[in-house]
Amino acid sequence: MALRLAASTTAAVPHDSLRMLHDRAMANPMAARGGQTALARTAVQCMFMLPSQSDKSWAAGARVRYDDWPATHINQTRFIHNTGNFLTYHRYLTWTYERALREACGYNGTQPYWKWFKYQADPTKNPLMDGSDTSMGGNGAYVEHNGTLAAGIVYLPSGPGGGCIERGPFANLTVNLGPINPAMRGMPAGVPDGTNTHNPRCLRRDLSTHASAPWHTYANLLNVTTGGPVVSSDVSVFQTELQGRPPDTGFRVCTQAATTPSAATTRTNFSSAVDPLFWFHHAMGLHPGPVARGVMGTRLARDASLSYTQRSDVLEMGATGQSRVLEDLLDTMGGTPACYIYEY
Ligand SMILES: [Cu+2]
Repeated sequence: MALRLAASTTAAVPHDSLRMLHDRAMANPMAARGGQTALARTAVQCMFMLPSQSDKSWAAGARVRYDDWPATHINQTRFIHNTGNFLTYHRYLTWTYERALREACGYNGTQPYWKWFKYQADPTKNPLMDGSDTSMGGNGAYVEHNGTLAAGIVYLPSGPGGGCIERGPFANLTVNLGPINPAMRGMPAGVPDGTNTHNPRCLRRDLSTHASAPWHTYANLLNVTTGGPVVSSDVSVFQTELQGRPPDTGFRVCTQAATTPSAATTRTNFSSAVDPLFWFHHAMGLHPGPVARGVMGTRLARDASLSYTQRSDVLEMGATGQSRVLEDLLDTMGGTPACYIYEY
């Protein structure tokens, strides 16, 4: 597996050292707590100024500390999407990112989440991404394109953006990694699969309603949490519903991150994390995670060999944090990192 990081040994983390996180609550979205998002934005900008810590043997293009997260996500993409470890991996990766905001950049809050159930009709009005000084930057400049074939099968028409971010704190931000297999028609091919080739360019976005309006609904939230005995009791069905049942239903947590409201830079799972909105989105997307206490799925997406995810599998985290055994992270309400209570 050439893409895989070098195997790492995982030392046990003392249980008690993690307890401090138990009552850490993900903050309300920007609309309710603008101050917290503004502080988070300042910390993110700090992450773009510190040097990368990733090993250049697999993350040659990583330049700044922020890049270490998309670099790891790119390197691991084939092992963490449509797989049995999907929820646990993304939950832990989001936590390591939040921890870096706090420990390296002086942030004293938690990763705010993007509440999907507001502004679905017009994401450009969401204070989180409306281009105001306290937002995470606005939409991209309008660039006419032919839309996106998300996940290779879900067609999303062109939205009102598509180009470089025009307004707000991240206007003209340079990102260094990706795109890989960009689904947005007309986008250059980008860099080879799974590689972290240096490819500096502006951060592009296309905030549109084509996926948010039909999919970001309370009906879908209920479907994956309390809806129907099958969905809420079977981890396999739950995961499938959460990640989206192509072509038209479900939350589409990760492909949605890569396709729907943002990340026109990528329009692909691989490098969706180059956009800082990725973390706000995942903080929301992992909300129903505690429903899933089991592990079911394969180690690779649509793996014909049916090599199944094991609880003893190691989650490879690169320079973002300590690699951990999956089983040690499963208790989302107990003594593991990423134990959150959501405030509404
Ligand atoms: Cu992902």
